[in-house]
Amino acid sequence: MDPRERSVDPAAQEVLERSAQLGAATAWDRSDALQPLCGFGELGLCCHVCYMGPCRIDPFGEGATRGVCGADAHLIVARNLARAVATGAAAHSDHGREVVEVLRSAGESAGSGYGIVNPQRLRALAREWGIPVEKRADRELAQELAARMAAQFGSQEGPLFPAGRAPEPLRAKWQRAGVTPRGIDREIVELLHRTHHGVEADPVSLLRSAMRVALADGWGGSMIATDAQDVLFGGPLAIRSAANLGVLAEEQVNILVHGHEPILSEMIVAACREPELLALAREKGAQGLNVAGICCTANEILMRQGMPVAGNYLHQELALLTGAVDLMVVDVQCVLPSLPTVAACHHTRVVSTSEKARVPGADHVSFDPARPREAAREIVRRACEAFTRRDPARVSVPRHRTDLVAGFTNENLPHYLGGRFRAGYRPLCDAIAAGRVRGVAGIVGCNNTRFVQDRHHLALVRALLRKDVLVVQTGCSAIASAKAGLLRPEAALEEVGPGLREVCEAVGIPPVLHMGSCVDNSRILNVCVALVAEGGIGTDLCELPVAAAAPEAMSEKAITIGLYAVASGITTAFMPVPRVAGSAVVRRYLEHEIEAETGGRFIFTNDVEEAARGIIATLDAKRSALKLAPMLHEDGVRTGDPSRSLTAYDQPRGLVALGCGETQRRGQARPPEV
Ligand code: SF4
Ligand code: MSK
Repeated sequence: MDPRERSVDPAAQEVLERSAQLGAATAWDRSDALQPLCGFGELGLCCHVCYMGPCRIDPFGEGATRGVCGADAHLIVARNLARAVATGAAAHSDHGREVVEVLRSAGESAGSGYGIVNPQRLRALAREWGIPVEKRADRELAQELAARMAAQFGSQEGPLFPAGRAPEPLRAKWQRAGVTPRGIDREIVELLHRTHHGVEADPVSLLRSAMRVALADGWGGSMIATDAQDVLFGGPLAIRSAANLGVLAEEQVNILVHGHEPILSEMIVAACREPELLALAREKGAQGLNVAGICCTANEILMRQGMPVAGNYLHQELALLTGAVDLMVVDVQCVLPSLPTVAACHHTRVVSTSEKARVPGADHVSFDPARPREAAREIVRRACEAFTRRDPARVSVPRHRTDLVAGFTNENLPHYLGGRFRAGYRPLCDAIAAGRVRGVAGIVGCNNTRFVQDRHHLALVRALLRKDVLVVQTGCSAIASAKAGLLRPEAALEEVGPGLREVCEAVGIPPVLHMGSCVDNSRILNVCVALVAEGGIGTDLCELPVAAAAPEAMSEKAITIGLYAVASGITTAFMPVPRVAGSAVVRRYLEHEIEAETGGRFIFTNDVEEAARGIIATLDAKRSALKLAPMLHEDGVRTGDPSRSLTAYDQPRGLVALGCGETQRRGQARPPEV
């Protein structure tokens, strides 16, 4: 197979060439070996909910039309989808629970190994949660906030407290549809109960229950995870770094962190800055310790620490095949079970750390959040030992490495948009209202071997930028853009429509804003809430000219995220078509009828151009409903009134005025936390 048919990333292509010489099988090889995939499974028509099955429904109506129990195609498809949503929500929310427990222990004991890096955010959250803050110590507040956050998981009645951030019209819609989220655990358990053999038999009712679970994730588990992480590890600020396999340093001990929870990766970064461990690395013949990330944990330490990103989901095996990684440490989610086998091509050690995620063939260092530094130091020591076994003759690191700016959040974006004295979303709202910026699109999610790696992400981002759409990104999608150079502020000069370019240059932001990891999709919800509050471009999320997409979705978390976006009123393009094609009822509800209940809908497609057209049409329809000014430019040609000026902005500050970089690293000058 031509590597260009597998990835658009030249670094990936280079390593894929080499994988054949090494005799290593990657996800792409295993995917090829599995073709053709099961057609029943693809359509969502295989049910294995009980032991009378598995039952497969004939999509052509010629064979079985019902399972042994009498379930039809619609129920089976809805049930399969609902179970995926429950699993995705459980993953994010369990991540959130872990972080809340760490926040509680940081409050209880100064010796927990974790501290309160961002007391301003702690106090802002405490006030929001109704906790008195005057004359109270940070640790006391952290304990009380953590207790209240933890209670959200088991709350029996609801509504979920953070969901109160949603605008009132949206909450009223949820109330009418009966999907106002209650406690996270309760929602997940109830949905799984409903999918048990012989319980819920109405597919649409089941989908509404899945929506409720998804909302408990987006406005609950994920939002709590992000908030608690920002308290513990610091609110991100715009920061420069680099991405792609070229960040691996041949002369240093290379440690890759992979997975999702920053409670591990932050400690690894901290351990690598300890003089004793740096000395150990030098003693072993290395020039230093180099930590880089894969997948969402990469985004976590990129956003807060500026650590480089080695790659997104499909880069995890490729990084190991370079022979330059001494140790890869993993926690939970998106970790391929194949890693130890691939690592065996070289000297590389794979270390699992979570009691929830043992990986056969990997070493295991139990990461106890009560004693995190010890585990982190042990992992770094093992990496130094592994370095001594590295064979330089077998190392081949692609030279591809791209500069980036990341670190945008709903809290700091007003500062970057409005400047120090006029922080706020007004410049963005005005730019949208005036037809300079068409709208905002959140492009998120994974890689998937069904598509050429990164091709859909990049095609969609570029198509939307050309149409003056400001793009915000998270997860592996953001890493795809980073590798392609789209997170460089200068990209505004090269790849975007004239209206958006004018705004980016005047305000000083890149046209693609990296907003973090998968749980940080909650930041995008918060941006939407802030745009509604700012006023002028819609009174509810569904009225805003915003849309979302997961162009290469892979995980169950992705469908959960898609569903909470749609349930929040945001139309979302989802590629590939999830396993819903076997039911016209399910497709009709999720792609059309749901819009009457929430204001958002899914666009299911495998075609990225169709997705781009759908998003543009959605944004234009919202603009037209709001009677916003026509776009100032169409396809690069000025069509609107040139007298519309940039009066809402500060004096043009230029892209370099972003102020990102070294001065904003922790412990140095920082703009005020909001
Ligand atoms: Fe078959 Fe019904 Fe059992 Fe599913 S629940 S496996 S359709 S009998
Ligand atoms: S890591 S869920 S592959 S985005 Fe969040 Fe990437 Fe998707 Fe995992």
